[in-house]
This record gives sequence, C-alpha cells and structure tokens, in this order.
Amino acid sequence: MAVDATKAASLAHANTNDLDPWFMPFTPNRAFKQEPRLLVSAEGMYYTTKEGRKILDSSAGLWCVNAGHGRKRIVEAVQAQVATMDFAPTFQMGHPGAFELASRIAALAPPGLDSVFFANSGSEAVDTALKIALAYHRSRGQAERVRFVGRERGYHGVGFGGISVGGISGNRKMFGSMLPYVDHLPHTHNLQEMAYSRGQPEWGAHLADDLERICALHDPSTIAAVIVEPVSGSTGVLVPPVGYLEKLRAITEKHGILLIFDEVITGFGRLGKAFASEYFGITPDMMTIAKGMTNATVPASGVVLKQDIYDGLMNGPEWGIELAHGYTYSAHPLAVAAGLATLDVYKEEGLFERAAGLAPVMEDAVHSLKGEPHVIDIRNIGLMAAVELAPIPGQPGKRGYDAFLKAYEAGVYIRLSGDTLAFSPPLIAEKEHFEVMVETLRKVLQTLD
Ligand code: PXG
Repeated sequence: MAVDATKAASLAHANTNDLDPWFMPFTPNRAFKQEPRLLVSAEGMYYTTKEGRKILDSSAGLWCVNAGHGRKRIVEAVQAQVATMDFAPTFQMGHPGAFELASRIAALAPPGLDSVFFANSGSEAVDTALKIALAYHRSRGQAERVRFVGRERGYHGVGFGGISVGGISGNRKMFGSMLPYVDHLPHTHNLQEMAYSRGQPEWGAHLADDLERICALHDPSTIAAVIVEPVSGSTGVLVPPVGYLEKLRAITEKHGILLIFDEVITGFGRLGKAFASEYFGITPDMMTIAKGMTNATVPASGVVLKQDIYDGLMNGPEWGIELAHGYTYSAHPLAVAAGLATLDVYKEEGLFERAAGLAPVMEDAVHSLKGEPHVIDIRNIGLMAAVELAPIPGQPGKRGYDAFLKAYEAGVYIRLSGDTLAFSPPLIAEKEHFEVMVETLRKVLQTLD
C-alpha cells in the first residue's frame, strides 16, 4: 500500500517504545511507565509477557474472559463475520444475528426478562438501564419518578450515571455534581460480623431495610429504580447477606420501584448459573450485562428487561422512534458473532455447571490462606473470591499493590481493589490452577512488609 511522504516521515519518527502518549485507564501511569507490564499473547488460562514469561490469569482478564483465552470457535466466528459484513447500521436497519443473540440471551435470563437492548460496555449498559427506567415511568404517567438509589461500594462503570449511583468516593470526587436525585443504601461489608464467611454471610439482611428509610425520606413515588450488583465485584467481592436481596425485591415491588441488577460481572456463569438472579432465585426488572457476554473477545454489553417495560415504551405513532437512545456500535456484527459463538462454547462445554462444581474447590483453596500474615478476611461465592489485607497505617492500598506486583513477578496476575486481592478465574480452571494461585499468594504474603 502506498504511504504518502508526510505519513512515512511521521511513521519513521514514531517511537514504538515510547510509553508516554497512552494515558492509561485506572492505572498509576507514572509508576507503570517506569516498570511496564506488557502482555503480548494469551491462551487458555495464561498470558505471555513481552519477555516471554507465562502468567497465570487468576482474574479472567478483568472478570470477563469466562471461557478462557483464545477460544478458536469464537475467534473463527469473528474472523468469518469481519470478512462477510464488517459493520451494519442498527438505527432503522437490522441484521439477523442481532435478533438471534437477543433471543438466546432472553432464553438464558429469568422468565419475563425477554427484551434485550445492546450497547458496548458495562458503563453504557448502566446508562441505558437508568434511562429506560426514567422513560418507562414517564410513559405510564409517573414522570415524577426521577430518583435513583445505588449503594455504597457499588461499581457501575464510569459514565456520569454509573458514578452517580456507584458508591466509590475515589471515582466520584473529581467529577462535580453528577446526576441529581441519587441516594445510596449502606454497603453490607462488616468484618466484625462476617469475616471469613464462606458463601453468603448470615448477618446483614436488615441493611436492606434502609431502603424503607430512603423511601420515607423522599417518598417512594419519586424513586425510579434501585440498582445494585447482586455481588459487588470491583470493591472486593462483597457477598449479599442471606435474605438481603429478597428484602430489596420485596420493598421495591411494594413501592412500584424498578430493581436493576448490575450483572456485568456476575452474568454468564461466574456464580455457576447463567446469572446471579437465577443463582439467588430473585428476578429483577432489568439486568445489565457485558464482559462474559462475548468472552471479552469483542466489546459488547446489554440491558435485559422485562417484556412489560418494553411494551410500556411502545407508544406514539408507529413511524416514531419509541426510545431516543442507542449507540453507533449497538449490536456491532463482530460483537454479535462473538456473542453467539461464546454462548455456544458455554453450552457445549457446560461451563456454568463446571463453575458450580469448581466453586467448593476454590473456596477451600482460598480459605487455606487464613492465618497468613496481614490477612483479615477471606470471602467467596461461585468463582469469585477475595483476600483482604490489613492496610499499612497511613498508606491505604499500598500493601495490596505490593502484593499484586510480587504475585505478577512470581507468575500470577491477580486483580487488586485497594488492599483486597480478588480471584475470578476463567471457568475452565483446573484444580492445579487454584493451587498455583493460592500458593503463590501465600509466599507473597510471607514476604510482604
Ligand atoms: N458494572 C459492573 C458491575 C462492573 O463490574 C461495569 C459496570 C462497567 O463496565 P465497563 O465495561 O464500562 O468497564 C463494571 C466493570 C475490577 C474491574 O478489576 C471491574 C470492572 C472493570 C474493570 C476492572 O474490579 N467492572
């Protein structure tokens, strides 16, 4: 291909080893660029670094590569799709695969959640769900329902909607006033009451009663939706107490408030079922999904909503757009191809059931770290687990960061949330992978300051 002279000159000057121009997301840029960690390939349970080291992926990338890396079937489906139709508009046009993927996701979702809106990231899915909630209430004459209730320590991505309902102060404090009319439930984490719980803690269902206080304060008729992660992932695997989600469901139902489960992490087998809603036996009004939806091979996300909500929005003239919302890349053909092939892999390999079978193996492995230096809690559910370390006084997050760096040096990639280390491996993990993860972390803990 001919390259014009200016471009050729600039290419000649481009320094491929220059780490400065990329402003990296959620990364300490200055520290990273002094000692970069560069991944160049991935297969199964492992990454390979630029130096040729194999790194065990104990976190499925960012909780997303549920079927493991480099799955041939998914890769080939994407390759075939890009060669057939690279892009198709989905405003006023459609393509068959998108309808098929929506049907298959609806079939996996709890009964009644039969409609799927596609987006590209978890953050977009959250924004979409919040907007659908407002539009739905307005379309049935309840335009005064404009408030959202999130939860402390909730993570719902980084859009203005997501940080507003989210409950992580570090993600909010720099960004002004955000969405108005948002309140928050208390988080459910309490070391005195629930340290070293296996699965759901017995203590804490009463914390959901705070929703009644919030309803009384604002009047429930002003609240559009409550949004929670069924299990909080990013803030360190906070498992809902027994009875807690049931209470949230009952209170929201009583007051005509929509309940949104953010299943961006918990969806697609992470708990050993298709969705956390199935695992806990609670049907929300909407679920946000992303990550495992395409095995992260192509970015994609969605909102799965009750048919009633979809029907409630089908108003106005037939030629008129019912919901003024969507993204250029909603149902991108490559994402759809990846999504369909991913669902095939999950089904044919029985990966959700496999995750359910592995959960006790992982539970025993991680809880064997009790008593190691600095460990103050270990918690787990499905194929999610967290090991919380005591912070270094005055330097919160430093001990966790040091553990993350040392584990990486020792060949295991572990996710980090402050001083909490989180495991969420691909669902194809074998027993020996859990042993390597846990024994590596054990050695790291024994050498930490
Ligand atoms: N909701 C939930 C529950 C999430 O976990 C998002 C929304 C946003 O998704 P996007 O695709 O916009 O990033 C997330 C994302 C981590 C980690 O290690 C977690 C996420 C993303 C990156 C890292 O805790 N969750």
